[in-house]
Amino acid sequence: MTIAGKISKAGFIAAFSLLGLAVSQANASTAPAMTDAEKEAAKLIYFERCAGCHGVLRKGATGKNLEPNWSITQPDGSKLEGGTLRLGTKRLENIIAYGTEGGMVNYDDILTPEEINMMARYVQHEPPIPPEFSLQDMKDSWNLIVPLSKRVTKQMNKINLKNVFAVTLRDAGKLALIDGDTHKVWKILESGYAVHISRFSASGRYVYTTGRDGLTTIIDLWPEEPMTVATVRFGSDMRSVDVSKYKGYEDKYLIGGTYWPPQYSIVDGLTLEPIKVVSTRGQTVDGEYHPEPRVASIVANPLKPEWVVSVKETGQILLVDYTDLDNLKSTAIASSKFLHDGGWDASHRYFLVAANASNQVAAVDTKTGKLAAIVDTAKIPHPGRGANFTHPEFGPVWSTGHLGDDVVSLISTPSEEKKNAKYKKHNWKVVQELKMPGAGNLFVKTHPKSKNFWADAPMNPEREIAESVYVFDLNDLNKEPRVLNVGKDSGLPESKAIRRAVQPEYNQAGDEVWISLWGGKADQSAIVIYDDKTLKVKSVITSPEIITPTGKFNLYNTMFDVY
Ligand code: DHE
Repeated sequence: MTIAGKISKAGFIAAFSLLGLAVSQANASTAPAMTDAEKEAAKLIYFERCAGCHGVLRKGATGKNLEPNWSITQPDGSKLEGGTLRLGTKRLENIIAYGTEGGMVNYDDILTPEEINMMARYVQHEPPIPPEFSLQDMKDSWNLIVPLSKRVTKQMNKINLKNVFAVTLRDAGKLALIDGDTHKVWKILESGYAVHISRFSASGRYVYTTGRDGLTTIIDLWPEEPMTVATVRFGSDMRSVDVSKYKGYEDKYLIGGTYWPPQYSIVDGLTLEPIKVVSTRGQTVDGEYHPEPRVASIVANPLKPEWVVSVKETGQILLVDYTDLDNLKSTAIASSKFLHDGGWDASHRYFLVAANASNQVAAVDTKTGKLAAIVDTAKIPHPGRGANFTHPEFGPVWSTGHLGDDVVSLISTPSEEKKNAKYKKHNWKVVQELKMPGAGNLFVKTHPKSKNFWADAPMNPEREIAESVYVFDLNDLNKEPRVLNVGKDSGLPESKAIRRAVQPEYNQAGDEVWISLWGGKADQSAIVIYDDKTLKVKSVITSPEIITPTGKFNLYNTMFDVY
């Protein structure tokens, strides 16, 4: 058990509140000394481990504000002040080492005590501002490895591509392509640092990966062995990418959204040649200027020539029309701040996205191009793409788990089908909360052919909880979920660090569920595959090259948004 696992709930809450509230008793006014070498080392750790949640400029989003000093004017005119300088090195060390119940993970099993002390001092200094990244910078980074004229003209292998899984090997900076039919690793390819997501071309031939360092690759699945055919850098910190999917525009363009610089860029969908960069800097929905509005989720609308782009800090959801890039049209839908991840409802008309630090889910009606609803939820919703099913009492629902609460929320979604008219009064309400054993959920999943609903809890500090997944019965949602201990089921020996069971993903047929057992970089990790009906282990994919597997993307389910 980690130290974090032994700390009481009250202890976590106390630690968590320290970051958000004004702390009066601390009064350090200058940051503790650091050598230049320490600053450089800390800058790298901050980028790799902290910037995603707290922001490059440390203004906070999913994580708290980490500026040395901050002050906000409250609605009644009074000022609230805080900052890392007030917290001081000792408290910051505790928070970094042991985590908080609000979703900050413990780093005592990832960083050494010396590194934790260095980071505690580092965040008391003013944040360095990284350089911008222009269209010319993108062009300079572009590497067309195999031009279109040199690519094969038919599929040269016998793999059932629709059931291939693209698996992120996070800390190895690699992507594994696994044959979903045989459960055999087909090919492991170099990628950007800690690939975040993989998406597929509208044709199903190409895989796009995006590294946190902004390096995006296009992998061709048609040659005898898959190969990277082009790469381009979108910026220095990145999370999302998608192709154009509308009829006549299939795979013509690829859009990528960066955390730094805060912008989205459009490149050629087959060669990745850079075309256009658009900044997302601007006003939040509250009317304040934000210097770092990062691009969170992006999805392609299959029914219109547009992408739905969620801008985290401003709370603006952009509908970017790609029919005329020279005269680019974009509709900004004001929703709720701190947008993060999301997915389509069952009808594929509404896109629902978590405004995670606002404890809300925003829904866009892509048919009318307007905001459909903002739904209050439990703390820190984190849906991944969410999961859709027909609730026995409330009809069609879309669901999200929560990083900061021990429930899964089921939100009623509209349906044009006559038989669902009776559920209209429930639309855009949380109609039920399924009880989880603790907070720390990241992903939920079901499949149209399944009667099971899967939820993980990898960010829970308790080993037993984080190493397990929870399977609810869609026929009786009031029943306790069945608990599958993925750590034990993997057959691997226990390791010092928690191996987080993360991201259930169905195969194409909807009869298997794949779970990553995400261990430490030096530990043996695995992907455990369960039979969806019997909940028995079907196979375990493990070998020294399966290092830190996290996200898994089944080609068919990702292409057609089946979830
Ligand atoms: Fe993710 C999706 C951002 C940490 C695994 N993650 C997303 C999306 C965003 C995002 C914006 C939506 C992309 C889209 O649909 O276009 N993630 C962030 C962060 O900012 C954060 C909190 C911190 C960071 O530094 O990156 C973060 N994410 C993680 C992890 O630590 C996870 C668990 C493991 C990993 O590989 O890094 C992780 N995120 C994922 C996965 C998805 C994802 C697997 C896609 C889910 C899907 O089903 O589509």
